[in-house]
Amino acid sequence: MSLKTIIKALKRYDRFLITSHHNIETDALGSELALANWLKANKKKFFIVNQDFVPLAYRFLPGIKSVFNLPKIKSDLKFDAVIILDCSNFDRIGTVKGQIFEDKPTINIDHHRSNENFGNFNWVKPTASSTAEMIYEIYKASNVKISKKIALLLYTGIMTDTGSFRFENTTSFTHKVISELLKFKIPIKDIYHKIYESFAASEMRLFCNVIKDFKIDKSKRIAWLELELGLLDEQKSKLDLNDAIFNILRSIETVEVAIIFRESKKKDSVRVNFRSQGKVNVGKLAYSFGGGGHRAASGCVIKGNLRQVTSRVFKRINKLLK
Ligand SMILES: [Mn+2]
Repeated sequence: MSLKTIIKALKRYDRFLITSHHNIETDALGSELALANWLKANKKKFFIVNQDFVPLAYRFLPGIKSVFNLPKIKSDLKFDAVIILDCSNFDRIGTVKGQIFEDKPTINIDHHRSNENFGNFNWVKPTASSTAEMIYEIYKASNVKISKKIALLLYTGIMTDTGSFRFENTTSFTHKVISELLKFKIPIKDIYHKIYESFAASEMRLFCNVIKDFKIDKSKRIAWLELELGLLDEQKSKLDLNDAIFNILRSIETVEVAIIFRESKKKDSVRVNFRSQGKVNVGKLAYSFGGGGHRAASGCVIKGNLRQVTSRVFKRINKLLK
């Protein structure tokens, strides 16, 4: 479906439920808030609800108070269409699924190659760096004015999804968009600082304790870490532990794939997150275990204990690395 058709679909309804994936992050949040402002400019009503709470480090985003998480919202919400952002499949919205009834039309806007086109209206653009970059295109194509606030939301989404403009999804178009957004004099150093440089000293200590136990295979191409649950209270922390660990593991020269294994409370399944330097498509890998993501970053939940799950994962990766 084209950009034009998706704008038509957005104009067709009046009240929207906007949502995105669990483990909410800044491309999802920036896109939700920027699109909500676009809807407002078009005299539409909306509310934003995600499965998870907004992590502390992202609460500086303008308008963030209008983003709710599920336990905090009443179940008698009224809306006539659903917008799902930055999700490769319907399950990614987690428990928000329970709020959506089959008779409601769904608008799916996403940049993941693995997107399953699960909506009634699907605009999927794998060449876009981020969903925020796509929301920028909606603004441009419909001549809705971008304000400083919108520029900040879109910039943050694009910056984080491109690893601060260093991942392969960064295109010349991405930089064109950024060049336009920078005209609004948004505080780029401050945004980076708030997201990536705002740990407490105690969190840094915890991180150092965790990272020292990383493992590496014989070929030195796979580095991984097994994490205990509940290491830090994620509701009170500004440290994105996974992100911090991956940044270290993938800076080992020979490492192609970095993995974090996290055992569930019941010890009957393991959450597995992957990062790749490019050679191995970890999106496909996670997908083969029922998860999602893209070439360079993905995740899945696999049934079994830690030993069983690691051995299953390694069997598959070793094949891919051959
Ligand atoms: Mn994204």
